[in-house]
Amino acid sequence: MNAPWTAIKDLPSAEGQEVTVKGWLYNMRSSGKIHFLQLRDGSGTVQGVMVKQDVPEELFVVAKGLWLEASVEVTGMVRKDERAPSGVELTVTGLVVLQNPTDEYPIGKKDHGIDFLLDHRHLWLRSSRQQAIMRIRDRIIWEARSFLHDDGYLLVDSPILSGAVGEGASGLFELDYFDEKAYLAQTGQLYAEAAAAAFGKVYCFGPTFRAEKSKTRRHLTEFWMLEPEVAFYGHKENMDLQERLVCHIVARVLEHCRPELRMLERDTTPLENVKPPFHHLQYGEAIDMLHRLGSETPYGSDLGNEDETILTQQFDRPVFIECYPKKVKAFYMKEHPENPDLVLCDDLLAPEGYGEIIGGSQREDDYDRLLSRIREEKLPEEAYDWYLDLRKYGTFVHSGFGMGIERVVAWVCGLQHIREASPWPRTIYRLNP
Ligand code: NSS
Repeated sequence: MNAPWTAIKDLPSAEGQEVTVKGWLYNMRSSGKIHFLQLRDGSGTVQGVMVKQDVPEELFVVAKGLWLEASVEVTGMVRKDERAPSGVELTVTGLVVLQNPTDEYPIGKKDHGIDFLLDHRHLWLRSSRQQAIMRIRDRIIWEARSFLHDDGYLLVDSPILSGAVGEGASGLFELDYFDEKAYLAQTGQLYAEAAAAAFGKVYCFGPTFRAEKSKTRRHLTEFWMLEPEVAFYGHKENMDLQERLVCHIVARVLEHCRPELRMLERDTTPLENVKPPFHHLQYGEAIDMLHRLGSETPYGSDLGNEDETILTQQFDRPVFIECYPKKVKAFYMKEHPENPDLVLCDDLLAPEGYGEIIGGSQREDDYDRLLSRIREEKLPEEAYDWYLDLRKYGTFVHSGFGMGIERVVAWVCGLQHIREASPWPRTIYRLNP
């Protein structure tokens, strides 16, 4: 075969030429005289039309015997077709079967339960819905990184294995590390803080782990977190950065991922609203609002998932909840200058009931206060020696945040559950595939 191997997405520019497509058969229809082969190669889909009288007879028979998801090389002439989504189809002249499955593909047209689909995640990823989600995920990550890169941020990765606790002692995955205990990172923040003292504007981005037994539609045990950390930024500048980042990501998804959003039947009107300025509520205002709306969460407690859902439904765009009580937040947050019971932090809640996508704060930069917080929380002091050093040698006002990628993907794609936002979701009940 001389016809050049061409990605399906590039077929429109190869109109009138003979090409070869390498991919999989994702559907097939036949009349007695024509096979319609639906092909996909990861870059797109195209219909191959095989006419009985135009190809050798054995080829027509071979095509008829193909099971779904057979891997194939199909050669054909690219022809304009107004009805096709990509505007072209392939008039098939050749077919090489790379492998024909021996039986029916497990994922069919009928409705499968979610557990069945998750058990078959390795195959489920081939479906057009999952492809749309993964493409949007890729776009979100790409845009987040390029936004930070273009704004002068340096990527400084943090370790996954660590001897120190991150967000608090609960929800840690502990493992034996030669003769000591190690933990899987819950956050890269403490390391990002050290890097901020070296490079000013930094971020880390990697997998993080929480052994929480939460069975909600928002929790995974392994998720990816993007964590900027900025020297000489206070609480307010920190929130401005979050707003700019989120607006940038959503605008670029709308610009580049229209076909994927259509595939997911995502109503894009709420996404078009994601523009500055976002709403802001102080923690106390949020509690008052919740009480008016029927929640019984007392002043002083953290907000529950239900509370977040209710709050986001009051606003047409993301909303910041600022300055939570110190006792429900992590030890490293900076005390509020006007109220020692509060800290300078923010949670950014995504609209339409999605809730928290970002948690951030200004950091405690005073050595003595930080040490006393570590003691109050009964954290192992030795493990934080190096972290305390940052307050000993040139301490500095600094702030940062963590954005959970799967939370953002679930919101932007309009997913019912976060597990579809990860290619290989990990939850309390799922470690495979
Ligand atoms: O616990 S966070 O609120 N904050 C931190 O870990 C800080 N150390 C980040 C920082 O300041 N550098 O988590 C941050 C975000 C949160 O808003 C969610 O979007 C996401 O991480 N997150 C999760 N996503 C999925 N599953 C779980 N379990 C989860 N926990 C947090």
